[in-house]
Amino acid sequence: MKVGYACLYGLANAGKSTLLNAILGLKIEAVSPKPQTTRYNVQGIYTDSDSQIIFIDTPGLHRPHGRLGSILLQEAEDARSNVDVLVYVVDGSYRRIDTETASKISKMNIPVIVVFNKIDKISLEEGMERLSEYSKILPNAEFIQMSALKKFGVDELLNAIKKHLEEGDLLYPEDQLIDRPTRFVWAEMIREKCMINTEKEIPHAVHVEITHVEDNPDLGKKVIFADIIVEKPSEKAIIIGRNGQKLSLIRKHAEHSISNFMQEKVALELYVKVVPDWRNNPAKLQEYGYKDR
Ligand SMILES: Nc1nc2c(ncn2[C@@H]2O[C@H](COP(=O)(O)OP(=O)(O)OP(=O)(O)O)[C@@H](O)[C@H]2O)c(=O)[nH]1
Ligand SMILES: [Mg+2]
Repeated sequence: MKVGYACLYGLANAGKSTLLNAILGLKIEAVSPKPQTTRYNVQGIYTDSDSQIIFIDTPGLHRPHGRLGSILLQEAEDARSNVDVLVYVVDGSYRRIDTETASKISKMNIPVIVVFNKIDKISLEEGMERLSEYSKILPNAEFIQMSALKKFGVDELLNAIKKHLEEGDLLYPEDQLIDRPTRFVWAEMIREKCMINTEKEIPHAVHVEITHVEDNPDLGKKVIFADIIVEKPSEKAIIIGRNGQKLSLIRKHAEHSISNFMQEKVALELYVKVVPDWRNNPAKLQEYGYKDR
């Protein structure tokens, strides 16, 4: 077996989590059009007949806002070291070349694969031109054209990664997909629906905690209770919406995603709570699982 670690690294919104979901063939990672959707280094485990690759999905590189922002940046930087391959995910449809990240990576002593993502959004000419700019900065890297959304290029990436791995024993059971408890995935799915359905600063003010789970024999399904935490009463009002419509939409979408993931029907009970300025509160950040240093 070829076994090892690959880090998904790159600017916020490049498509790292979409790529990991495509690799695992199952939605476990939160994805949204807003930058800094991913909040934790999450390990997704891919196993096939001749390999096991442990992918570390990182929070996208982004100018940090407040204490939480700095923690996210540090998480991504930590994940970069101690892996066998760095998978640098680039938004190929984005006009500006990310020279800052590319030059930083070029100085690192580690194999680099550049995933040139979102090619479904651009013409061939536009893609080739932009890709050549990146290959000037990273002349030793291997380039793979990708549409993580349309699952194009995934096998090519897996084969490219395998070339850099050494022989070894499995590190995780072959049926394990993620190094986190199931509740983590539930909370991320609820948070993703909050992010997708709100605007401006609100998506980033949301944290979700699963409080408890019970089997409801009358409903014939599991009921998951969760708190949606925001920073201000005005944000609470927006999440709930007029006559509770927004919250009900979030609940429906999240129930759908979690039921798909669990392969059984689940119901959600959501409560919205205000914890003032939690993103700058060291005790709260720790309680919510963010590694503060
Ligand atoms: N058209 C297109 N859109 C994509 C593709 N890959 C990702 N996206 C979209 O890009 C947005 C960002 O995707 P994410 O997977 O959340 O990006 P990320 O790099 O994980 O972002 P952060 O977690 O914020 O760092 C989402 O709206 C995705 O649907 C792709 O190949 N093509
Ligand atoms: Mg992400």
